[in-house]
Amino acid sequence: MSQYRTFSARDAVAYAQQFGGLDNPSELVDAQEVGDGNLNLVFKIFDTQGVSRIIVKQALPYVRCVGESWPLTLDRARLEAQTLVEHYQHSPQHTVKIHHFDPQLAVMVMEDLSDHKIWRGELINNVFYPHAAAQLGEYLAQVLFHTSDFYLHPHDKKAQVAQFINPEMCEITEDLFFNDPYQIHERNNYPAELEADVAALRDDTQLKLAVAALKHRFFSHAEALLHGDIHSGSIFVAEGRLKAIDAEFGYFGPIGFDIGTAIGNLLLNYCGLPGHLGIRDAASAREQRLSDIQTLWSTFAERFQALASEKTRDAALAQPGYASAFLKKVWCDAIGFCGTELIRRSVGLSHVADIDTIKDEAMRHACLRHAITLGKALILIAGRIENVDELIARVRQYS
Ligand code: SR1
Ligand code: MG
Repeated sequence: MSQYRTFSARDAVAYAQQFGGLDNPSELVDAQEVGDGNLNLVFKIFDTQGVSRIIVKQALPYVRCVGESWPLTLDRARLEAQTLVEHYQHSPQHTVKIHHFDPQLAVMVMEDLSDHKIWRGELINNVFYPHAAAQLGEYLAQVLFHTSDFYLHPHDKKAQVAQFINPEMCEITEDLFFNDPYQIHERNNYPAELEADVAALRDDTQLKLAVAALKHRFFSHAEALLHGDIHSGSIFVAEGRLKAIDAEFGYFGPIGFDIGTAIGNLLLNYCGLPGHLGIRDAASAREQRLSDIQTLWSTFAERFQALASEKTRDAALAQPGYASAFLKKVWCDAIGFCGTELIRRSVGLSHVADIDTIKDEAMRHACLRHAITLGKALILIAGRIENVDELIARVRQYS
């Protein structure tokens, strides 16, 4: 068994030569560490022509964006690789391909997506990918349906729930989404000018009750194998293509969490657009984001419903009408989780470039305030927003 050691660029090249599955591995000669996320090392491995051919990703034994003072399980690399392998089985078009992984070294070798771009950056620059929202809806429907009780044999489902128990990564989400923004905490990160807005979150009993209910669902509703962190920075896009990456938060949880995170990140972008494009040009880009939300949800719901009609194996869950009743609950959860994503990305440890890179300070603060106000409203009225058109109307109301 290999012992863990942190890879250098040279180690990453040697590893890719051995496990990259290329016909001429000796052509791999160079590596560059390009990780810009919060957690891991990511090496691009280049051939003799300087072309990036494959990715080597290694988990560090601590949270990269914080430092060694916050140790973190290396088992997340196994969970990430196994989640992506499982998702790839159900949605190969929209899941990054894992060629190899080693749980001891906490390392994986995966498909190079250098001809794609991270969706978040494209949304900020207002580069539109007309198929992306539908593709994301399709990915979520396929992977969430095929890992749910609608499809899996009850024994297999329970075995998979055990395989994907992910307590340490879930604890990060539990703290960052549902605790920190609603209390005074050293991890919180927001400008002093927003103190009154943040204090109002801490003082809002109704809001905290609704957040408690969402956290309870996150703890206890093992509905499907979630991606667990499907924000626009975990999604690569290219013309007509979309691929999910970065699934180290994967576990069996409430389906609405993935949907809410995805919608939440489109709304964070919506909130930040005036800071990048100016108020006038932001208006049409904002309409595009709302249209993407509409497409994302309707594609997800229609595909999930169709899969449930064709492929549900459980006799009781196959009862006509049950899948659509279930999707109503997923929708309600999604709105609530979406609200928590808006708030934690504005107030908590981990922000989004959609707002944080706005240069004008007053505008940046206005966009943060918008995200907090919208997030709070969505959490409080989630149960009263019947469908995606009503969500869009509410978003306009809070603009
Ligand atoms: C300590 S990790 C902070 C955030 O980064 C990841 O991408 C997740 O969104 C997590 O909440
Ligand atoms: Mg990530």
